[in-house]
Amino acid sequence: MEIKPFTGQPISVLAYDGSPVTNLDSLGISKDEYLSIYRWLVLARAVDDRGYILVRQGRAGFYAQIAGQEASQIGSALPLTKDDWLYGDHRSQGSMLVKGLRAAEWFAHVLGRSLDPSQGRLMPHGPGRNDLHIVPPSSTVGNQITEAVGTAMAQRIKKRKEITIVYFGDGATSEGDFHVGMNFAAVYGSPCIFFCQNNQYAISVRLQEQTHTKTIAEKAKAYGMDGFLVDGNDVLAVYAVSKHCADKARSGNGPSLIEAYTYRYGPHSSADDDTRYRPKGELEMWRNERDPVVRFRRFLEKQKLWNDDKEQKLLAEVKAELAVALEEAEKSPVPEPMTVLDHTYEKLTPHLEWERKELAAELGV
Ligand SMILES: Cc1ncc(C[n+]2csc(CCOP(=O)(O)OP(=O)(O)O)c2C)c(N)n1
Repeated sequence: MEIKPFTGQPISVLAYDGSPVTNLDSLGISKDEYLSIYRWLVLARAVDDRGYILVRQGRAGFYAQIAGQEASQIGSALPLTKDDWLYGDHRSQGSMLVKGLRAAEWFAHVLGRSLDPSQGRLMPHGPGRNDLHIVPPSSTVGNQITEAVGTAMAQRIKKRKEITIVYFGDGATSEGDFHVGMNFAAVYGSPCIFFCQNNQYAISVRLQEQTHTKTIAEKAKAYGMDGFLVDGNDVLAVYAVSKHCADKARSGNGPSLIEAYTYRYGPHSSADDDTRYRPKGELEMWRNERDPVVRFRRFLEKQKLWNDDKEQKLLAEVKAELAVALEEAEKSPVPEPMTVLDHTYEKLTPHLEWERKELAAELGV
């Protein structure tokens, strides 16, 4: 499969009914790997459903779902190695799971428990894991882009093989960080993948109100970088394009921008009412005709790799696995309030020392 930048139409491997539109052999994916990809898609959706329910039950305060965007997240994270760097945004939990974040840790993060690798200190949807090089996202839209480029530049200077991937939404392309990051990465040949999940909305702002370019991928031209437009609901296409860009970065051939054209099913977050800004029928069209999980299942069925029995077995397995993960998260205690300032800096600043004393006096410890 030839992967070309700046195509007019999104690059795809599967039609909406799951039939391949390109030669599968060139992807180099084994049958077992296809099954594993499907498991990731199902798991990511189930984790998200469970996480959102925690808010509806009043057990957690905030959730931003990835539903509809699973193929973008799974396909882009699969080519990464354990040592590659992942900078996510508030909607990257699917990619973080593939990178190695455990579902129990994710739930603990949502619930603010001490099993959360960031121990409840960060804004919801901002977990990180040091050993896996998952950097906690900042709440400020776009910040992670310049941070990621800095990491990628450092890896190049140190002559290391690790690459960096940074996730952001279409809305983040209007931030200065995007333009600064793209320019620096290109000029310094940094091993970085800019992965834009274009879900067509930044809260209620539609893409057409966000940019006057036809695609986001074409913005890469202005920085002298390759820009790839891919069908973000086609996990094999996202995988193939991401692998291409990862190999390119790893072999010293610089950064790329990927625009994954997709759609979010849920509201922006649990604090949003999306019925106020979506045109009638749009959500239903994406859900019924382009769903990334159903599309890949149809592919597996056509390849004679899947059937209803296997589907039921997998759903039951995932449900049981997540019940155990949630129990583990809920058993983990809430963090001690006095630890709130730990890890802010290597050594507390005088101002934070003072705040810590105030807190101790307040808590009577
Ligand atoms: C600098 C800044 N402006 C505004 C916000 C509020 N805000 C949080 S998420 C968001 C929309 C982001 O949209 P997009 O980048 O497309 O990502 P999506 O939520 O669609 O995944 C906004 C405006 C913020 N956190 N930071």
